[in-house]
Amino acid sequence: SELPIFAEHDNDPRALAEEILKSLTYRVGKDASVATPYDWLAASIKVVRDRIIERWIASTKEAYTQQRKRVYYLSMEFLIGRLMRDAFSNLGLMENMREALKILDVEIDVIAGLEPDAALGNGGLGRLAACFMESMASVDLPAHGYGIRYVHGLFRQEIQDGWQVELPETWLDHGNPWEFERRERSVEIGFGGTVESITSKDGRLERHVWRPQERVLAVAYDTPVVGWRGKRVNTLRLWSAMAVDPILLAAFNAGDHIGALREANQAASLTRVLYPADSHQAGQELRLRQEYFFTAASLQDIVQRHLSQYGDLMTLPDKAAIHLNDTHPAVAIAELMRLLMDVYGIDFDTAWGLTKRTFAYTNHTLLPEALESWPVPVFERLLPRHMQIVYAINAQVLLEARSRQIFDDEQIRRISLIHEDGDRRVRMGNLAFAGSHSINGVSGLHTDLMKQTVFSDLNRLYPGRINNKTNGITPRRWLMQCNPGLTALAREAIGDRFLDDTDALKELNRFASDPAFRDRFAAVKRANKERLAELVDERLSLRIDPSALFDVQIKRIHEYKRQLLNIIEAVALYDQIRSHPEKDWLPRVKFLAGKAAPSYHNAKLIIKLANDVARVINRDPSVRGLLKLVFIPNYSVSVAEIMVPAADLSEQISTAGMEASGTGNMKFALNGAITIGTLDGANVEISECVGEDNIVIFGLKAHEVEETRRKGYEPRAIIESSPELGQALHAISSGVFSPDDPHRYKALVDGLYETDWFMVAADFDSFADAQRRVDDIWRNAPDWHAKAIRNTANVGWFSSDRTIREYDRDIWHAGL
Ligand code: DL6
Repeated sequence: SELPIFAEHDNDPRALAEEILKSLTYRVGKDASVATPYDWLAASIKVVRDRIIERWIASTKEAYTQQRKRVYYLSMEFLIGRLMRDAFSNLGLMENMREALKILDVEIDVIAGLEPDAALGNGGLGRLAACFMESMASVDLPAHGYGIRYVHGLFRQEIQDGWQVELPETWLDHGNPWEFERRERSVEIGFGGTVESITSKDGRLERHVWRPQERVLAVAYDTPVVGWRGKRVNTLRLWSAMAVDPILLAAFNAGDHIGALREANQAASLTRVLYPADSHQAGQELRLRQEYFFTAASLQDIVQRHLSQYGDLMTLPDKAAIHLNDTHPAVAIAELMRLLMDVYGIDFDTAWGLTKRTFAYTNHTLLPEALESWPVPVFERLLPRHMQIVYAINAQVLLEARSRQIFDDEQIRRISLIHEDGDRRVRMGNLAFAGSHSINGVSGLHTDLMKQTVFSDLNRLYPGRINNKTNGITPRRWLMQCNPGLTALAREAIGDRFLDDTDALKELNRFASDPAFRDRFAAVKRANKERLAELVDERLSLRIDPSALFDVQIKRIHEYKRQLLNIIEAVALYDQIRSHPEKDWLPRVKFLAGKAAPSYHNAKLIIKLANDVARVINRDPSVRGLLKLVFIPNYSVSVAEIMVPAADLSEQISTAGMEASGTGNMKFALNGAITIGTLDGANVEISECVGEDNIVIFGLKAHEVEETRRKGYEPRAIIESSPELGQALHAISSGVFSPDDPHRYKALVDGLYETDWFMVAADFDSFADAQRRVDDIWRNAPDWHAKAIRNTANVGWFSSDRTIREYDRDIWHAGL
């Protein structure tokens, strides 16, 4: 099914080998005898890139000549990972390139492993944006992603003495063969300054002119995004900041060599680093500058493209759908209003109508600490004209709210775009809501909770705007590329239809009861587990047994995701194994991986705890190898691509009501892992799809968490009534795992006794029981594999192609 793409290119391995050699000589400037693996990587990418560029130009032309509506996806984060395998495989060139490189004595897997991860995101939100980019190209939707070209993506995590240490990540060290710098698309972005009101001779206000005090250049870097089978190639345009004057020559000539570069350095620092916090607001001014910088650059680009094609902004909503990936780009609403009114002379009401019809917004979290708001003085100083516009929008919104006569004063206060209690702040969520025609959540449960909580008043004011779009993942990266063994097995069993339509995986259901197929499915899993075991041996010098149950929890470290619950259960199990050696324990390896926000004390302590517990358990001979705990450092997209296919058990154990959706849960299920999870986020829908016999659900449900809190939650009483939990906590807090610092975890454990906001104690017994149910299923290997197969078979719905089609059908209307 690997399709030849372009008639004019010879994709025969011999011809490709010749092309690679030419590319090495003329584009990398190296002779084969001295070429490094990085040179071969660059040479190979450039050969395939040529084929992409042709498609790219064709796709751009098609959108133009057919006057197609374009989707503009604005996101602070694109957690792309590596692109080579994605591009080669989507173009159907993987096997031929492998052969071609073999002719040249180069191993494709070796050079593929050298490509740095583009880690321009923190976690779920950024990875979703990357999956969406690939899916939009795959389903043939003309789309542009807009974001920031961070020089340093998410930090590199080292574990030193069990603690997380953050080091700068340098993905651009060897250049980036995928990107094209577009100096000609540079635009100026202003900050600060004053607003002048221009009046006519008769004293009428004509318009406002913003005179920024500072200006920086936004330079575009374009990366082509290839869809499945190379159908369409879209653009990811990332902006980099540069000073308008690269050097202040007068200062330099006067001997102030450092001062001469101050502006250049200041400008460049704007896009130097990705903020590493994904679950609380990074309140610094630089963050607001980043947000405005990339949205303003993107809007200038969008407006210019529209005007050059259609000549009139009145048709903007018919030809452009601008999507806000969370509130980070929400200032775009004020910026579009500014452009429409101040630059193009459109009146407020018309501009507001156009703006609302153009924008849509996705909410990704209900955590109050993650909801963005900016102090009015900061916002006003940095963006004085936008502040005026926000006030004007607010006046309009509050007028509408009052005229409905259904809101009391408190509700009106909650609807306001300005938070007035204490320090005054601009609420970005309310701005995004008011300025969008569609506001969506990312799973059924999350969308319901959005309606009941953060946006309940705005939902009453503007009913019908909130809708659900359950997240998805691209099956190309998260099945075909990361799990070639399972892909080949499925193709053999059910044919190739699922490659284009993951719903066809359903046909695998009938193989769940076929012993021969189950064995082959198990063999694929075993090979994937061996690969992971090798990685663990390489990185940690730790031997693990691939026949053990691989129990995996990989995601950002956060208290609501409850890695702590998992570690405490491991401690309790350790205790049980030692106290009851006569029982029939099954070998299990618990894997954890993930990064903690550098300023998040408890999350970093949880990493240290995982490593402390691992050190003790893994060395204890009385455990007899029945339990191992492994913390894999520097979790990334590439590490996930190895861990996901190797998992038997997928840990999705957040406090119900707190994980908006999750997407790791979908990746694991697709690769044949059984989920142990709470009814949170998309776990609810996964459970519906795979059936309750094929998933292990435990714990409080979202409404029970709420009720328990309302009635007054008493974790101490729960802990005292659960001997297993009590003993595990006692071991942790008394220093069994931290003899060098026996009080290290005292405060953490005290927190569980006293507050336990994330209800670890409330769910512990239910979780431990669920784990023993998992053991029972694992004991019956054929049954386990049947359930695993049913997971793969029934989660095709979670393809991000489906999600994108729903966005288009209900929100963007770009004509799929
Ligand atoms: O929607 C993508 C992803 C969800 O799957 C996760 O459940 C959710 O936690 C994550 N949210 C963020 C933080 N959001 N903000 N701001 O990454 O989004």
